Amino acid sequence: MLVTGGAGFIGANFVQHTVRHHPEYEVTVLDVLTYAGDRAALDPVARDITFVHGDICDADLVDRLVGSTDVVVHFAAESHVDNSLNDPFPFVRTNVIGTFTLLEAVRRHGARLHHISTDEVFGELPLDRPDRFTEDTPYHPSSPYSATKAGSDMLVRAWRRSYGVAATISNCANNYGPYQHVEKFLPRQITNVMTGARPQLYGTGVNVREWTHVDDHNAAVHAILARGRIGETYLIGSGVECTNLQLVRLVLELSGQPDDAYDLVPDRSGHDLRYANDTTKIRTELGWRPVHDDIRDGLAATIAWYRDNRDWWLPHKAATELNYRTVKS
Ligand code: NAD
Ligand code: TDX
Repeated sequence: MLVTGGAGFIGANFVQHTVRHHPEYEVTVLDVLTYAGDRAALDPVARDITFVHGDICDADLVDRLVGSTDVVVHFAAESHVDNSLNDPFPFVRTNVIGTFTLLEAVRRHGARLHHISTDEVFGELPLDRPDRFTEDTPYHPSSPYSATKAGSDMLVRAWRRSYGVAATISNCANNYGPYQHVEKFLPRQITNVMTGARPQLYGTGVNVREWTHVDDHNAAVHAILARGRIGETYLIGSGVECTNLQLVRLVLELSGQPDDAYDLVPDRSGHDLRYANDTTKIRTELGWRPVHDDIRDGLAATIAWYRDNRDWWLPHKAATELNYRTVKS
């Protein structure tokens, strides 16, 4: 199995999960180690995998690796919406050209591809209705990030139809758990509190996300690899919806801080109001369901992980906050 982006948040958790629970796979990770990739996230399984430091846009390297692979699981991406608003080009390059490069190698060598995508490709849902995205919802991306992820999904679908590549796609809701970069919402607020700063809430905090534990996401990906129908798309999500304000208050409460110890800051441009996935298809077809459906327990465990793994995130904290200050000012 070739795992692209395996030194990032979800990819590293996926590789650890695969080594522990799926010994049938021999795992090679391909990762270029951007600011978001960290080999230390693979330390617990370093002896069990092969790590290749390289770029998914490097056609020769990708061709060589895919040529000796049965299954490709494609996590590599530029993944942060705020960065995409500031500088979209790396998103077009990695998410679109990188996925194209991988698809061409998969087409040549006949490997099976699972493409990891996001619910953000569908755009936003209203706050005042209980609608959810389904596998048939039309794409309507808002940010450069989600537009490039939508583009990559479209390439996968076209390569399936036109060239018959053996591909599946999953679109998951927001993930949380260990090894998430401190730029993202929950780790940013958790580590702000741990470093004596206040959580930073965009706008008024009314935006809603569906929070899915990374282990549930990765178990769903394995269910798709084992039993998913080639050519199909599966939505993944926990059903746990929270406003950003609710989550910041929960982080503060679980950290022993007053629940109003946060700052409201200028809103993200084009900020999607709500995401929520209808997961009937993956539940009924593949028998997958989330195990981590209590956000309070999941968040408490995640806060404990960041408390116990300060050495992993602290080196990235100051630069991340400096970046936020530079971009927002
Ligand atoms: P991340 O930013 O933490 O990790 C991305 C990884 O990809 C990093 O290790 C980085 O070094 C690597 N990478 C980037 N460009 C590369 C390139 N050109 N060549 C090789 N490697 C490269 O991202 P994440 O949060 O783990 O997301 C992984 C995937 O899951 C992405 O495709 C993302 O769109 C998708 N996704 C994320 C979430 C979420 O909540 N984080 C939700 C749904 C879907
Ligand atoms: O400091 C912050 N304050 C804040 O209010 C940050 C960083 C974010 N937010 C808000 C914006 C969103 O409404 O919190 C919410 C979550 O923000 P992000 O962590 O940036 O996630 P989001 O934009 O929802 O996208 C995430 O989920 C889908 C991932 O980053 C994507 O890679 C994934 O595809």
